[in-house]
Amino acid sequence: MSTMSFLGVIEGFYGRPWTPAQRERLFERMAAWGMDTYLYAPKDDRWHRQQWREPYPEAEATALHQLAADARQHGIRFVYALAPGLDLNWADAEDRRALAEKFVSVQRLGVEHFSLLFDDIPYATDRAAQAREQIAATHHVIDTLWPDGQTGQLLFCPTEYCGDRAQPSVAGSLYLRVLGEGLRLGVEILWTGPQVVSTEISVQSILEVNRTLRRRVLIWDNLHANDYTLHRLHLGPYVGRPPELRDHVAGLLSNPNNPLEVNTPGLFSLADYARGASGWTPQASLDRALEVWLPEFTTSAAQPVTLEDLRLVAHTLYLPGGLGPQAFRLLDMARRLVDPLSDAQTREALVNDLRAARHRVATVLHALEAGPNRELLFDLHPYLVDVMEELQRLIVGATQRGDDDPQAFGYRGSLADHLMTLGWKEEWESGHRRRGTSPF
Ligand code: LOG
Repeated sequence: MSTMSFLGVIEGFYGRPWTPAQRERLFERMAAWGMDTYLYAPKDDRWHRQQWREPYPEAEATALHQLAADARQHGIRFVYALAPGLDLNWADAEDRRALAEKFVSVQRLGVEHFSLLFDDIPYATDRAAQAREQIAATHHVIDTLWPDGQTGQLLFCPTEYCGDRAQPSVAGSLYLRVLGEGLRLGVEILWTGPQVVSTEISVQSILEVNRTLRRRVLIWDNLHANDYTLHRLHLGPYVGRPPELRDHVAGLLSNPNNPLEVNTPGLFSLADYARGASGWTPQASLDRALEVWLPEFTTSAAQPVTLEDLRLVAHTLYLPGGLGPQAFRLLDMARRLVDPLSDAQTREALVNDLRAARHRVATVLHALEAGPNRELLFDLHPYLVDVMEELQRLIVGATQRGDDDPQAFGYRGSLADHLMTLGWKEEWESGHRRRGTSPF
């Protein structure tokens, strides 16, 4: 058994926040999967960040009160985060009062646990001074919320919240050292790993930051986040974190994909990892997650979705680190298809395989269209259409026939579409080839 005190979800992305109904569904699933913490931190809740000084208007306050109660009912620890760092002026007594009052106003709504976030704000030149101000703000909030001694959790997100953002390095950062020395030990410090989106988090990297911060960090995991990219969704398993990591962190919180319904594979797999099931491997964990997910796709349709269909979709929209094994194979086939050296027979076989793959993806989409889970359909629809369209473009290009107008698949709409076709490596190498120079 691991000794982690936190396992759960951060609603911490940029973009449209989840609705109360979505959060309720999330709490049900979290409870079923043994997760215990939900950190409320949607960047684009105006009263969380941009207008942090203002109290919630009545309707929003009621919704927040209801949300905290829902979480409690499901046995989930509800943590409310405020992100005042964009313009908090600690030297200003008005701002100090506004900060305390805002937290107290949320406490009155029945919230018991809190968080202060200082991520994604400008770096002050005096790194130690910035740390000291944030420490003072945090202790002020704690003493205001709990004048008779801290009874709830306080989570803190530093401005240098990952290895890449530490100046000049984790071990050498004055800012982190001052935080480690100054922040009371009961305060949990969030950390995203070596990068903002860490494809791997090694034990050694965590031991280093734990030493500096003088406590076990609480992981804010952006592995499945997709708010920084348009064409990607992350349906892969929890990977790149060795099992031993669990013994060196205070907990693991995932800041997942914006579309709520697609988060079953990632979150289930995280819970699975945390439980420490023996023989845990990412692929086995993904399969278990997909089995749990499959009923959402099952309809009375003549052609039911199989685990293999779903696995292909998950491998296609996998993780920031790359594609899943099956999608990787598809990509290889597509490369061979457009290779002028491939002969007609090879090309025909490849077209058939790509057609079969496209058919699998279409099966998943059509099952959703016919089924009751509209949210899941709406969340997945653009991504499945994207993959199907690109496969179709290749198939039509290779055969110059079929039911579809080949022209339709040559369209490139936005500047982003055009920019995406410019592979840096390929363009660079072919430019050198044209000039007869060496790229190396
Ligand atoms: C933000 C987060 C965002 C994520 C992924 C942290 C601590 N903060 O670069 O709100 O969802 O990256 O884009 C972030 O991760 N900053």
